[in-house]
Amino acid sequence: MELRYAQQLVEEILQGKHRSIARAISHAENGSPEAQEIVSLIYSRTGKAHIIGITGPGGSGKSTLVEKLVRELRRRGKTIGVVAIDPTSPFSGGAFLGDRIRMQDLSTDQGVFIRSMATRSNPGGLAKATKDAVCVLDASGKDIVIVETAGAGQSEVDIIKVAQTVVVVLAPGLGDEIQAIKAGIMEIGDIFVVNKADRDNADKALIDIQTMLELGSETGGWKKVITKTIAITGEGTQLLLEKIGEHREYLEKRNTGKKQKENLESELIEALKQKIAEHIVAEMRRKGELDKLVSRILAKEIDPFTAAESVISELLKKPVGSK
Ligand SMILES: Nc1nc2c(ncn2[C@@H]2O[C@H](COP(=O)(O)OP(=O)(O)OP(=O)(O)O)[C@@H](O)[C@H]2O)c(=O)[nH]1
Ligand SMILES: [Mg+2]
Repeated sequence: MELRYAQQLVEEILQGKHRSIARAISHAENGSPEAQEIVSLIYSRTGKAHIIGITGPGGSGKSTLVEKLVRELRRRGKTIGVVAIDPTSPFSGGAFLGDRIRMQDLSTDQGVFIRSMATRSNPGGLAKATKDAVCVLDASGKDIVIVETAGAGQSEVDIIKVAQTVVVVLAPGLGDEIQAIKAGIMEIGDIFVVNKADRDNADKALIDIQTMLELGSETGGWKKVITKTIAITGEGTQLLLEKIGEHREYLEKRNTGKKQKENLESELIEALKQKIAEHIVAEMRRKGELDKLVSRILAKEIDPFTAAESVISELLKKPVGSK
């Protein structure tokens, strides 16, 4: 029964039906078992879309830029899927509402699918949910899938790893910005954008970022590029799209090899972690061991990490601490 529901949904996704895409993404968002079935069924049909990640500090102009990119790509006859990760901070909630209004007219365009996903946690985590949503959009036949996420923490880095091309959007005058890119986004960024180039200190920001990128020694491969945009007018979007295209060509030339393999490796590791944990927890619950162990942790007899180690050792039938 369940499987038939998933099969039906998948059929419609492959036909590009937006309602079914939306439904599948809801399953991904909730981390429901259906999500896994759907991904398994569509996986062989994925891999055609160019997946672009747009990240950077809150308020740097990502959504405004995404909207302009979408419009330009539509003019070029491309179909696009957008997944925007809702900002965690309630302060940015207003900005997101703005996104919806800005993009409203695009919602009647069959060539564009826009969806926001909440940061509330689900069993598999938001990075997994995003990955699944991207899979659905890719399989549905969209030429380009854009993932927008704010911030520069580890969770954003995990989310954005789904992208083949990562665009980091910065804006001049944000003091924390350089700190933010140091915190991990810098390594994964392929293209850096100084948005709000209409502001006075845009050139200074450009030079600062350039200096930083030169410091981060590049060992062959893709040379990170910086470009300026004014997202509110759309200025610089054409050039940015060219850079994005060049990055895609670069990936194709090198056989998409290394990065994709790395991404797939971490995906497999994540899947293993989740499955192993699920399996062990179910076993422990069944035997009533989970409760016992939690009580011991509560009584400070053992810490959670050592407890986990002892469970694994028991499982592997090896004494604690042996390699
Ligand atoms: N002056 C100027 N303002 C801009 C530009 N691009 C965006 N803005 C403004 O900056 C504000 C934030 O823009 P958003 O596109 O919502 O920024 P964001 O990065 O998506 O924000 P979050 O999703 O909350 O992280 C809005 O008021 C935009 O109108 C630009 O090029 N120049
Ligand atoms: Mg935004």
